[in-house]
Amino acid sequence: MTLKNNKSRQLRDLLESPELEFLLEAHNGISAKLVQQAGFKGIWASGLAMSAQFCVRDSNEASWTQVVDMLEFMSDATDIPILLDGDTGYGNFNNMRRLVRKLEQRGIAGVCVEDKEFPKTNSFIDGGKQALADINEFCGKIRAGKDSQQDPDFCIVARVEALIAGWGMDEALKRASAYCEAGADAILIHSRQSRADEILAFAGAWDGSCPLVIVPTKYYSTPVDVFRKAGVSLVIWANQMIRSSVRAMENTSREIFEQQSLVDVEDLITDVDSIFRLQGADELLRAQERYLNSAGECRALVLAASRGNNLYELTEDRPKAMLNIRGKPLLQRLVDEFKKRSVNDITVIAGYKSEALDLNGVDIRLNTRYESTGELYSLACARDKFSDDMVIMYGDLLFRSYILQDLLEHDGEIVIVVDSLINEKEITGAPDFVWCDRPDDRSMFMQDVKLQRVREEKLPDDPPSGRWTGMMRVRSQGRLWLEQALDELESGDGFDRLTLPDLLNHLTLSGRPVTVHYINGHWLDVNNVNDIDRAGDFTSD
Ligand code: SPV
Ligand code: MG
Repeated sequence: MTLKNNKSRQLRDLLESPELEFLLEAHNGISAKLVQQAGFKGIWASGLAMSAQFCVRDSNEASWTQVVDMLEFMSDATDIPILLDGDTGYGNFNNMRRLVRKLEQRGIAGVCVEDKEFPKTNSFIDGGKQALADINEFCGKIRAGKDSQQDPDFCIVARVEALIAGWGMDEALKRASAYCEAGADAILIHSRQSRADEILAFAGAWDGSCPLVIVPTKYYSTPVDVFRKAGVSLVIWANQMIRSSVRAMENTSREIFEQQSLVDVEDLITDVDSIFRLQGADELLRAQERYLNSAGECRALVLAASRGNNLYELTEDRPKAMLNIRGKPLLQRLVDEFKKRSVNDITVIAGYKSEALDLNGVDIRLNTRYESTGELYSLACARDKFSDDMVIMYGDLLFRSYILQDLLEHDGEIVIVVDSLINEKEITGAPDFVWCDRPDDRSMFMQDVKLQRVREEKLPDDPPSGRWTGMMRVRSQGRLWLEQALDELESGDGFDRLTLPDLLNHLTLSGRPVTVHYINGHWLDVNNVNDIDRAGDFTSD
């Protein structure tokens, strides 16, 4: 198996780039994310800083697997390469081989190993007394690491501690050359002096067979241009994130303790929303929407904003959907039908006399502009309730139970219910004539029929295939098509007045398949007083 890791290529590019490049230290997921957010092209996973955030010493007190576990969080949180400060490789050549394999598996771009003995001590603690590794033993460790990497771009940086340990410039140069020869991709030359002199002397004497990396923690006041001119490739700012967070936490904790109040700190610290943003909370909300709701949980969106002008005084104090049909409001009957089919997340889009909507267990969305707007505008008022499985329906419908059941069993992305029996005398509202690519042959259940268009008028020599009932089912891909269609229509003229048939026509014109589920009668939309009389046929209670 070959592990191709784009991050290791990025790190190699940084090392080999003719520009002076920079890494900043990070020690956990959130600090890694902040380093990336600031604009850095790479991260130094500092041994000192990771030890410090565990509050243990930088002496291999944290186990290497604890370090690797932390690296996984850092790598998952970022897209930029991470160079691990791998201390001495956590053991001999064999530990180094396993380390490299594990780092590759976690998406880490490279490791830096230093020529000291395990357990190591931080270079700034009694550096002069620290023993260096045998040069041959360390070259073997580098070769073992290079031989075990599977990604050709994974980088091994060899860190020379001869200047730290006081062994002098010649030893430092000798070791650097040997490590390069052994296959190191770069040399990190470290110094504990507060001036850059010995680093610059090293860079001046270096033959350039490998890129040079430096850590100016002590000689930080040297302008970076000096390093640029000296031919350094990469500067590591090695511990500033842990130090700044410790200072901030010290101040905040002291302040809260002394004040017994948050008032003085609240404006000085990051707000909780920013923490959510860094954690990617939005993405989880979208995923929940997508994956939790698609697990068989269908929602209903019911359009009930209009008065129903042909019902005169009957709708003086309530919207049409709240008309009483044998002692129960029309909308309540609809809600009961949904609940019978386990569609429990029901949203009603109200407008006219919305205060008269007296229903339990439904969400209400308001179209406050119901007088001057149409169905699509109402639908858009409930956009926050769209889901990957939803039924959209007019609120003035009555139908036999099996119609909703069959619609819920249909697996098309967008399915509309079309009545192929056209009884002109019974049409009291908008006729919504429908033309499909095949007529209803009544031969089989769920025929593969697609919508061509919806119109209010018939055409002289082209009889319609049926009437749209005002019921549709939309699933995940269909939802994307529907949202896209809404966006397109919203950005055009006249959106406020558009109807659901306009939406269906837009979908078919855009090449989106709208599937037709044929029925033969057994439904009614209530538009006038006669309809209310006929409504009794659809009620058993
Ligand atoms: C680290 O960041 O852990 C380093 C750099 O190794 S230094 O602390 O300067 O040794
Ligand atoms: Mg270190």
